[in-house]
Amino acid sequence: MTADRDQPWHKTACIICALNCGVEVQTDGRRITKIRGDDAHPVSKGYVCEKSQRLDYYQNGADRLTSPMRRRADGSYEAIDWDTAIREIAQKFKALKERHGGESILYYGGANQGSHLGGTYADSTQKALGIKYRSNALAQEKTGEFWVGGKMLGTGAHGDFEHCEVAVFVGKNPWHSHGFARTRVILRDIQKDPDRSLIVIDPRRSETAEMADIHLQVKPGTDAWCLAALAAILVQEDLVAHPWLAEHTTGFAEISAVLRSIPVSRYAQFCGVDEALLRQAARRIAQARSVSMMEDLGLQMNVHSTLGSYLQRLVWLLTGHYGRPGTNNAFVPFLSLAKASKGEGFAASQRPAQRVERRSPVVGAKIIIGLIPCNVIPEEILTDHPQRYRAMLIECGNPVHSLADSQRMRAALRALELSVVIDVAMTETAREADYVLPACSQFEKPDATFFNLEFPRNGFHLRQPLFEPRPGTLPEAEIHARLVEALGELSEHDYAPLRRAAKLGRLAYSLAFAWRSKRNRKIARYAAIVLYRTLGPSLPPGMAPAASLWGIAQIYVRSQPTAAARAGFGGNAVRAGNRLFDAILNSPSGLIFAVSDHADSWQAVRLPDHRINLWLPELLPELQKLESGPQPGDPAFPFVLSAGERRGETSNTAIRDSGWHRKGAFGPLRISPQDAQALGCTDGDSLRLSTGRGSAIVVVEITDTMQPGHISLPNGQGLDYRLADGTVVHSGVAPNELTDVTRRDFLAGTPWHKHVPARLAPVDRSSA
Ligand SMILES: Nc1nc2c(c(=O)[nH]1)N[C@H]1C(S)=C(S)[C@@H](COP(=O)(O)OP(=O)(O)OC[C@H]3O[C@@H](n4cnc5c(=O)[nH]c(N)nc54)[C@H](O)[C@@H]3O)O[C@H]1N2
Ligand SMILES: Nc1nc2c(c(=O)[nH]1)N[C@H]1C(S)=C(S)[C@@H](COP(=O)(O)OP(=O)(O)OC[C@H]3O[C@@H](n4cnc5c(=O)[nH]c(N)nc54)[C@H](O)[C@@H]3O)O[C@H]1N2
Ligand code: SF4
Ligand SMILES: [Mo]
Repeated sequence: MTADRDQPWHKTACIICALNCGVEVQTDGRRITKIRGDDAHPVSKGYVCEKSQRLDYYQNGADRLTSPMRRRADGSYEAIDWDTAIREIAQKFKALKERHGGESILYYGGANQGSHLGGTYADSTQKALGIKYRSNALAQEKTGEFWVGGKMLGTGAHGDFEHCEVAVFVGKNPWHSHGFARTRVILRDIQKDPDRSLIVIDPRRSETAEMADIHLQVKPGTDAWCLAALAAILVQEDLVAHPWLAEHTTGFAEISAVLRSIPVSRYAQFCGVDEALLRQAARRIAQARSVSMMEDLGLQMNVHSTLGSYLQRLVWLLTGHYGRPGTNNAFVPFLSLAKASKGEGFAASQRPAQRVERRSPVVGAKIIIGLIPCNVIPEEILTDHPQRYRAMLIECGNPVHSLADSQRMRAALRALELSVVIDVAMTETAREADYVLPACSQFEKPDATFFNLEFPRNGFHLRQPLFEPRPGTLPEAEIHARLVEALGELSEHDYAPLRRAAKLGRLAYSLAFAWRSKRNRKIARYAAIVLYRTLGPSLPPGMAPAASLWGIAQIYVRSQPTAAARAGFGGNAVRAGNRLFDAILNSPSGLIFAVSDHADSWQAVRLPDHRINLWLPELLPELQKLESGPQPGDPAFPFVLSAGERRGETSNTAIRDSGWHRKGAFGPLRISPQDAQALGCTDGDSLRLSTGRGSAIVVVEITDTMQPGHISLPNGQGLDYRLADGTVVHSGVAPNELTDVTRRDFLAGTPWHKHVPARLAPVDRSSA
């Protein structure tokens, strides 16, 4: 792509991973032709990775939808007009609600790596339908971590990798997956500086492990022993931060008694790491001025998911690495993802969190941050239990492809009385739904994410649209407004007074909104849609779907007045909220909305006396079970398959067209030279990969970054990408055709995707 000097550059962001780096693009018609980092973006500051160059494959995918679709009895689809689609969907949901209650409808999604504004409007549809149960991709990765974080800190915390002396990554490969601003620049800085250290826990010599000072190359699935040993060394060698622990924590006596009895050398053997190296790592962490530590899927999608999140936190908390420059800190969210998941995005601020424990209606699975564990969804549907889910509304998510056991997820969707998908493309999930509603792309509407985790200066970026919506598509705000109106919940009567006020300016609107919400219950209840319909028309052309941010800005300045004031949004709350909202609208590169102080990290600890809690008795039985060592594997499945590795060529399922890929095999299975030799295969050969749930033909890539017995497949591939002429291009392996819903964490239900027992065999020519 060559830049055209006469063409203007438009500001937007990359939507491929949660960082959403700011970019500038040139366009030609409806195409994105040139992409570069945006230096004015307050968080990414010009940084991008190679994947940013592929945005046009998302924007102009051949299987993008341009009309609502209705499934026929024979499984094919017919295009229908929007009025018919909205009317029929509203009628059918309403009938289900009347017969079985809103609790018979499951809402799934509302957020992917780049698009969260739609989810703010889904809040209204959920309320109108009386929906009680929700789920999204967080409930297959981060719910265990949220649960542990809630019990230990009462807040989320994020590493300050830019300033830390020691950075530790557990089951996280930031070189490819990113996860903090300007990742590769910061990793290189740490690598170059002799006074700083990088420690990586990963069975694979990942790109990040390759750069590390200490690589704890555990056997797959043994992090719990590795982390327990690190914590035990800290206590047994008396490397813990005693005065800090006494001042800031509770539960040290209880946890240290347990850690004192852990046999470190046995645990070192269990995880396959040299004991001396483990001790070296523990000492480095204890002696550092500052440590930032981060876990991700290698730990969370593995056999000790929730226990691992606990042990990981113990390592940096026993050594006092919290609430200072260079350590983990409590960032100030613009909109809390946990609250939004619970459907509390528009709830009154600072309401004490409800402590009633909720469980899923059929399986009785623990609901964490308001989410049903993804792995139990099929079990909650494929049953004759009277409280089963009978309908699903799915938006901005592709659960047939992304959740465990695609076969079962398909069967579950087909068993529902009604399924509706809102997406930009005819995805694997859309192809099982009764109705598919076409959303316009993230470059055809204002959009943003709430993955704002920076500290001490936290940024938010509202992207302005690059293009008009593709004909036939609508922004989610409009889709939800039409649904709520068709359900008879809102009408012109509710909107008219506020629309008039919006013409008089922001302050008049704010006062009218406050006054009206007291008199008309529906205004507060359906705040997002009301804002879209009344404030939306007064916003610049094409920006109406940004209206819900006005409500979020108002709630934010009230709940975080100090951080907001430091960022320039202080004083009278109504006016501060309006100033913030206007600043968001007028900052095409994004802005800083919160400035924190390290002391704020302590205020954020929402536990008695702002003390961190080190003792989680709920996890003690799991911790004690470690004594007997790892479970022996099933000899029929001698390999451990990590199903879903992030690579330079993966992007969840945001990019469906594999056409950008030019060099080498697409999505190969990585395998060690020793295993390849034993199997008699060479690079590029095909093998049959089988698990307890399925089998696939894989192309192998032999690499000494893998240890014997461990094999790895990329995530987000094996999509059924349909070209305009109907031909289906299938590239790579869909990992969840191979995974099992029952292999999940005992507490959070998170899947063990990084630890799938598997077998490799030559391809049987007759069946290939
Ligand atoms: N390029 C790219 N970037 C992405 C995404 C993408 O699709 N593509 N997706 C985004 C999303 S949604 C997420 S959640 C993040 C995830 O980001 P990461 O969690 O960093 O990504 P993964 O590659 O899935 O897993 C990380 C590491 O876990 C290791 N691992 C496997 N088994 C074990 C084990 O037993 N123990 C330990 N300690 N490690 C193990 C793998 O070798 C791998 O290096 O990435 C985000 N960034
Ligand atoms: N085996 C295995 N499975 C995994 C993983 C793994 O490592 N291994 N990783 C898991 C993880 S961590 C995650 S986060 C999930 C991700 O899986 P999903 O949550 O399903 O997310 P995405 O693929 O990012 O995107 C979801 C959908 O958003 C649609 N979309 C894009 N733009 C828009 C828009 O503007 N509006 C609407 N309405 N839709 C839009 C896309 O077409 C896509 O269908 O996958 C998980 N699945
Ligand atoms: S893929 Fe992620 S890190 Fe790379 S440019 Fe896009 S948002 Fe930034
Ligand atoms: Mo994820």
